[in-house]
Amino acid sequence: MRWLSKTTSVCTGSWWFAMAAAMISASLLVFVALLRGDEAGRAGLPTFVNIADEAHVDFKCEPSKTSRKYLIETMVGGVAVFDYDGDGLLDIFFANGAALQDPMPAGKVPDKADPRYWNRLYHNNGDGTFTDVTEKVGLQGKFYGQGVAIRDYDNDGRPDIYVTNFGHNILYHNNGDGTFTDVTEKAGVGATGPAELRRERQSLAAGQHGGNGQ
Ligand SMILES: [Ca+2]
Ligand SMILES: [Ca+2]
Repeated sequence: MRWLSKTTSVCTGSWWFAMAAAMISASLLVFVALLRGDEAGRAGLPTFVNIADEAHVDFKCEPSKTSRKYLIETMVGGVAVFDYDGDGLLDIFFANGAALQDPMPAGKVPDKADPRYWNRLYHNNGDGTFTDVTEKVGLQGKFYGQGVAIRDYDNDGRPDIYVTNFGHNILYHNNGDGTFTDVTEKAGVGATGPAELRRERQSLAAGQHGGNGQ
């Protein structure tokens, strides 16, 4: 009995050992399979390739860095993707910086005259390439660009462009013939800084409360 018991004990221990080994092996196989599956999943993810050169989108954002490291240098530019001419193809608009002096004299505004500081509009040709139509549509811009928003502000069915700048913000009306018109003054949306923003808010508040400012 003692031998039998011992034999049984040995046999039972071997069985458990074999089971444990089998379970560990199975777990390892599952783990490896999961890893392989994960790799396969990763391989199946979409990838992106920089085709800017082939697409002829050669815009380069120009912050005009200075030794003074002005705050606006870190907040330059913006981009919008929209169909400005209604041909069903998305076009690209970039807001750009402007030339800063080092240091900037008081009251001096950034200079956008150099074409490398222009904002840019690229028309989608529909064949994987774009054409720079900035001058043709009159969107070179002014001041130091810091952002862009696209909305049909006048509800004429055509998207318009609002560029926020250090200097003056600019609203461009989409004329529907491939050109834009600066309507900032007419629309009263060229806010430049805290003082003007306060005045605009006060005007708005006055209008909302029946014009008595209360
Ligand atoms: Ca288009
Ligand atoms: Ca419009």
